[in-house]
Amino acid sequence: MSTLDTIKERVIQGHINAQSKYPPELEGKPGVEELVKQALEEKLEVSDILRKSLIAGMDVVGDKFSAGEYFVPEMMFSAKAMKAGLEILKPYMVDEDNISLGKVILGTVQGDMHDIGKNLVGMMLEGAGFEVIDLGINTSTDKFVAAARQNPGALVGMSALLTITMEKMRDVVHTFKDQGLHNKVFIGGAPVTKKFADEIGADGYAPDASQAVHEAKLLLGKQA
Ligand code: B1M
Repeated sequence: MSTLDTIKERVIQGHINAQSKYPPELEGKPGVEELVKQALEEKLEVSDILRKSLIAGMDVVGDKFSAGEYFVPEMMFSAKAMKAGLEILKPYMVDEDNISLGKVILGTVQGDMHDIGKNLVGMMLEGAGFEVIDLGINTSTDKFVAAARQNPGALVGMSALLTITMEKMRDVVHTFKDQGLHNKVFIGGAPVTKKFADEIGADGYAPDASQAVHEAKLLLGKQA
C-alpha cells in the first residue's frame, strides 16, 4: 500500500502514533504522525497528503458513522489522528512571501464542537499571511460580537458542521446588522452552501480551506 493510502487507513482506524494503544492491534506500529513525516520525507505534495489521505480518511469515517458502523468514540480517535497529522503539515502551509494581509476572526458556532475544518482554514489563512484570532468551538453570538467590536476591520469567519448549528450563523449575521457592526462575514462547513450564505446575508462563503483563503483576500480587498 502507498504511504498516502496507509495514512488514510490509519485515519480511518484512529491510530495516532506508534505509542497509541488504539486500536490495540496497531500498538507499536507507525500511526498518522509517523506516516505523515514519512510522506514528507518521500517529498509527497502537502496538498496530496491533506486531501488524498487525511480528508479522504475522515470522509470514510463520516460514512461509517452514517452507516452505524462507527460511533462517537471511533470518530474521536480518527479526529485525534487527523489533528496529529495536520500539526505536522502546519509549517509546510506557510507562504513566505506574504506578510500581514489583515485579521480574520474564526470560530465554530454555538452548539458545535467540530473544529478540524476550522483549524485547517485557520492554518491556511495564517500560511497565506493573515493574522488569525481563533475563538475556538461553541462560540456564542455575544463572543463573535465582542471580538468584532474589538477588531473593527477584521473579517469574521464562522464554521458549522451540523445542520442544526448552521442556524446560529444567521443569528450572528443579523445581530451584527442590528448592532451596526460593519465587519464582513464569511461562512463554511460541510452542510453550508452559497445559497444559505446568500439567504442569511453573509458576505461570503467558501467550500474548503483553500477557497477560504481566496474568499478572505477578496473580502478584505487583497486580491491581485
Ligand atoms: Co461529528 N458529525 N458529530 N464528530 N463528525 C459529522 C459532521 C456528521 C456529518 C457525521 C455523519 O453523520 N456522517 C454528522 C452531522 C450531521 C448533520 O448535522 N448534517 C455528525 C454528528 C451527527 C455528530 C454528533 C451529533 C454525534 C453524536 O453525538 N451523536 C456529535 C455532535 C457534537 C457537537 O458538535 N455538538 C459529533 C461529534 C463529533 C466528534 C467530537 C466525535 C468529532 C469532532 C472532533 C473535532 O472536530 N475536534 C466528529 C467528527 C470527526 C465528524 C466527521 C466524521 C468528520 C468532520 C471533519 O473533521 N472532517 C463528520 C463527517 C464528515 O464530515 N465526513 C461528522 C474533516 C474536515 C477537514 O472537514 O470539517 O468539513 P470539514 O471542513 C472542511 C470544509 O467543510 C470547509 O473547509 C474544511 C477543509 O476543506 N470548512 C470551511 C469548514 N469550516 C469552514 C469555514 C469557512 C470556510 C470553509 O469559512 C469560515
